[in-house]
Amino acid sequence: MEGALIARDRVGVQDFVLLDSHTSEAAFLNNLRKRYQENLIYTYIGSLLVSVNPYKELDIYTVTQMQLYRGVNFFELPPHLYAIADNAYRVMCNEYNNHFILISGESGAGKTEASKKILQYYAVTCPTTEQLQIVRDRLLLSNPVLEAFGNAKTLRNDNSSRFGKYMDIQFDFKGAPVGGHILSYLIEKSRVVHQNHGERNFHIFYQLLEGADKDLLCWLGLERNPQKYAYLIQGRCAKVFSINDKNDWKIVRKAFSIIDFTEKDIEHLFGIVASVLHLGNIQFEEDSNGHAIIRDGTQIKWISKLLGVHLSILQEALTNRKIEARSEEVLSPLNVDLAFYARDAVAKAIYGRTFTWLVNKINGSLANKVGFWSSKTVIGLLDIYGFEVLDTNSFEQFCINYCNEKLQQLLIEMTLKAEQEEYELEGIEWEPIPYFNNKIICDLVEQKHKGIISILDEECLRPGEATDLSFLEKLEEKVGDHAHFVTRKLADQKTRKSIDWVDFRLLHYAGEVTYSGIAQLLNKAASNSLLFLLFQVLCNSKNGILRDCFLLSELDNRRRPETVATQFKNSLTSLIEILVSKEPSYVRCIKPNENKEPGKFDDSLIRHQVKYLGLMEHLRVRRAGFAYRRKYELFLQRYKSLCPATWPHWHGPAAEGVERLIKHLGYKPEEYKLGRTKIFIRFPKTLFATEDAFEFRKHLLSMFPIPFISIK
Ligand code: AD9
Ligand code: MG
Repeated sequence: MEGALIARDRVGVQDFVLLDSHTSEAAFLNNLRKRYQENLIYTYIGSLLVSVNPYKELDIYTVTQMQLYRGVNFFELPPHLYAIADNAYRVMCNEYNNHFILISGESGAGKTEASKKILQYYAVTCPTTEQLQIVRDRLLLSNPVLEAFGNAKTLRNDNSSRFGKYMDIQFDFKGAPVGGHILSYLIEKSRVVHQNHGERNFHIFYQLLEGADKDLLCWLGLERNPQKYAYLIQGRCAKVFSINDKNDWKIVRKAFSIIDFTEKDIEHLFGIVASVLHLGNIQFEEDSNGHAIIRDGTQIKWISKLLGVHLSILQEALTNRKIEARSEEVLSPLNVDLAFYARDAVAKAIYGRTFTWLVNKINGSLANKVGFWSSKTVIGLLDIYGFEVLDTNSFEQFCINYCNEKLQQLLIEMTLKAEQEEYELEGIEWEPIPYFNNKIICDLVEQKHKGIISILDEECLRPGEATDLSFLEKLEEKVGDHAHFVTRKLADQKTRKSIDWVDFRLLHYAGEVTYSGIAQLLNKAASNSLLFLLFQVLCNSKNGILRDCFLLSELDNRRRPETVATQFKNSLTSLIEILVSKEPSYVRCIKPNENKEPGKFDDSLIRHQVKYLGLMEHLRVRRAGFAYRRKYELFLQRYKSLCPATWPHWHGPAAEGVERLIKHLGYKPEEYKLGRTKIFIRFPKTLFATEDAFEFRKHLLSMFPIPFISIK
């Protein structure tokens, strides 16, 4: 007993619900720290898993560990991602319902690693057949491909996801993975043409230069040295200690062949990647009329060859725009600034659309080929870019942080709010627990007519006229009084930090962020006319991928397209719809320090995350609440064989049947409560004992089909 106490003192408790002291933040942090120092990076709050990034390899992800967690009741083993994964899987198999695992936390907290580990767990532990091996391999290998094209080194994370990803793993009725489907969200295209100091472009550029053989580089017209490419040198860190581009290149190449890319696809894909690098090296200078001309024809020759476009037409499109004059279309030469702008805009468009093509291609190869009817249920894994605050935050950070607000809102709705409302509805005595509901911030961003995105859309209807300043003035007029919105006028009073006139600041649930340059970036209507000729060139390209990505019909369409912000808002709304129809599991990832250092537990950084992730509120609700609840009918249906009064049939109301059943099983009054339509069970162990008895009885019945054996 004493030994156990000492051990517990050293390693803390594995479920915060078991903390002796009152639910204070200090006790919470203390427990997290103790465990982290013992390399115990996982801790539960009930069924929610808290994970602290170890920043070092731990030997807890072996196949032996996976086998250990397979089919074992949730709380019987130390907390682990595998327990979360296994629990979702088992409930899915038993109840034939769909699940999702939401992995959240800020940039660098460990979301992507967690999602990969869960996928590996399913790949190793789920039943499979020879035919299904290929699905398994493709599911696993879709990751390195998407990471190569969608991840990059940032200051916060050497492998930061610059796109959002939701992946459904589809299972058949035997619980074997038979297919998958990926939805991707807004890739950070601006990175293609600009990187902050200490950051890189997307991994694939460096992998290609470092890993490709001489012949391929020669065919693409590339040199091995990344310093030669304007789009790769701005961050001044092409080489990163923790990244092995050469090795990663080999994995990506192998993945391509497993995912069913043809040699033509690969040729076209790398033709595009190389063309983006060549585009970045195009320089413009002014002719005597002040018009842009291309300084050196080498790069466009390569682009013309690789993309299969006509050289002189490409040259014309890079230095002119099409305008309508007296109902006639004429070419108008660009000045140097506009030519650079158009060059970068087209590089971003090509890369962004190629990424979408890549996701579609992978989806084609993951599609369930075993037959539509054999796919029964899914487990969705959500790994989205984490909340981030940079020195300069623009449209992309605005979207990333808005997305994190939405997910936080979902979590609140599905846990804190739903849980407490349910107790009230079911007539269970309950002392309400206060929590911060970030709906107010989501509304500020997304409300129709009054939200920031609506105001931004209005500004985009005024091509050429809208500026950051006019956008800000409108914001002040419409949302100036909002408690989570700060402009310069208010900045000093509210936060004592001043901001520039064209900036605005949002007080997000996870911290303050100042945004700038958003309206200008979105002045899309103006840039559309700028890019018309270039898009026309790409529509007629001989490169099959580009032809799929740029459609002539798009150019004919004079209808004003939705703005990127509205598209993003709509895609998030559909994501939330997908999620709420499924049973949730949550993993909350915490970043222990800003230096990516193993073993370093930065108290104030972690305290901040514990606070904004709402972990304390979660714990309070959990401690006071019930771990498990089920409708009387369902509970009775499953366990009726454990009581002679309810087996084989119970003819009265289900609630009374459940009462008889739990009396027979010896439930103590403090272990449960009976609501209007459901039974609530306080501790998981109570339910597990019942479940074990059920399994045992099922086993017995299969061997001796006798009327009843009482098991308590
Ligand atoms: V971002 O929002 O995409 O910028 P993530 O996805 O939260 O971020 P990621 O999973 O990429 O972070 O983790 C960052 C780094 O931490 C990884 O590259 C690993 O070096 C390290 N990490 C994270 N989790 C683990 C782990 N369970 N074991 C060992 C880990 N290292
Ligand atoms: Mg990530």
